[in-house]
Amino acid sequence: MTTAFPKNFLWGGAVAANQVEGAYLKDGKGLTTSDMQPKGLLSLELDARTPGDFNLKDIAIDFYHRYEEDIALFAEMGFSCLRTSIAWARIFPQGDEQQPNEAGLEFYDKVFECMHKHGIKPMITLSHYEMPMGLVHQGGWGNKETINCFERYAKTVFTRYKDKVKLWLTFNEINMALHEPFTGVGLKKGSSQSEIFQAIHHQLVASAKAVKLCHEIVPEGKIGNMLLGGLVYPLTCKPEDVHSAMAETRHSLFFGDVQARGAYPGYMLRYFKDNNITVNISEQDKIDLKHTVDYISFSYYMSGCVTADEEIAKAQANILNMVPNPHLKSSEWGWQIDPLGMRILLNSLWDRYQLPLFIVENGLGAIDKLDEHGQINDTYRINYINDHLVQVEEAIKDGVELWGYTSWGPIDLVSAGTAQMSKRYGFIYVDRDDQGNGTLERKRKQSFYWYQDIIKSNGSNL
Ligand code: BGP
Repeated sequence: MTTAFPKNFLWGGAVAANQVEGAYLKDGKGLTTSDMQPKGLLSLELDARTPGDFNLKDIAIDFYHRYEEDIALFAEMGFSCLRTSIAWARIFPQGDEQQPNEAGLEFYDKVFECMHKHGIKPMITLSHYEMPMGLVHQGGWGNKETINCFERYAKTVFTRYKDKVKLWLTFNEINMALHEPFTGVGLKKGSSQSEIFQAIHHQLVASAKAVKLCHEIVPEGKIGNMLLGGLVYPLTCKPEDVHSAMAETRHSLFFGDVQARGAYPGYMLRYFKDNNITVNISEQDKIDLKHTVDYISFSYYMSGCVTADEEIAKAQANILNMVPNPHLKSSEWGWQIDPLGMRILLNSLWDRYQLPLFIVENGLGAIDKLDEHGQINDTYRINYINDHLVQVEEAIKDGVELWGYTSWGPIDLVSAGTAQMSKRYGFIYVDRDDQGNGTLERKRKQSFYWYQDIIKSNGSNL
């Protein structure tokens, strides 16, 4: 049995505080953007939640009270790494306080200790699709003062957890802010391009400042960025389509370029100029941006095509500006399944940055049905992940330096996009439906045993 996966390769899963924890007002936590999105992150409105609205995330899968059981199950699968996030509003409920909320800090102390007990390394995202509403009401990331609040938060958690957490990430899918400004940077629907890019700029500065702080406070730690790795192909070989695909890739990767290279790339400055976008970038900001990340992490679920033909784009493009690829099949949610794309993306990110990579999200959202014995035979999920991991191994053979793989949602959780339970990713089933009915009982799916075997064999049983 041979494997190209390195001996110390980190295997595991990834979740996010707002999609698993629940306890949305417990122990002093403040409200966040996620709490205000009962229909998921596509409900791009400020204060989209009106009193009485049901939000599945209020309880989610109750990880807040069941983390011990869940982490024990992850350990049983053999995880060496678990990615989750800290809910900023548990630590600073409104976002702008001078002193942190001790009860919030204690909760994560217990979670990280539990991971250590099981030999699981925590990988922690500072901000995964949620910010305190207290800050949103002051302009979200559009307000430069938010950078100071984030710095205080980052300093607090680095100092508190420096002995327990060595792997950090700044903002989840930072490049989604272009498509979903409310979720990403706390801006109202209808904000101008200048407002959106100014807010993104503030977030990029905050990300760089967090990198600097992490290097000072956790010197043996590593901090990375996190990009949505939506891979795009030109719809045809027409040079115009190829150019559009390049432009779309740059639009999405300029975030990574700033975070990994420490300055805005020329093509972005031109884009601002050509589109009358004004972004205030101070001399001090330019200095701060020079604190670059140690590694690049990304999510990968699908690929898509880009066309220069405005008619086709108008009729068919999804939220990521991608039109369907006629050569690929789709998931039940229209996400186009492309395992080879994983190899292409890994290689292109490696070529571009020459920094270690980490796949921090990948997986299949599907509707799972219990059979007559109450079991879930999710061969479709096994096939999806197996096919992707085969390509991951190919990329490692190509010479890509890859630190690890954490599949998305190793336990069923609330979908970010739809805020429903029925789009499931887990190796572990959770008994809860979209209306909130169910016992919350956990149950191992067929994929649980499959993933356990893959981890145990360090990928040689793929
Ligand atoms: C990514 C997010 C995750 C997660 C995943 C699946 O964009 O970082 O939070 O939810 O996508 O998306 P969904 O839950 O919409 O299926």
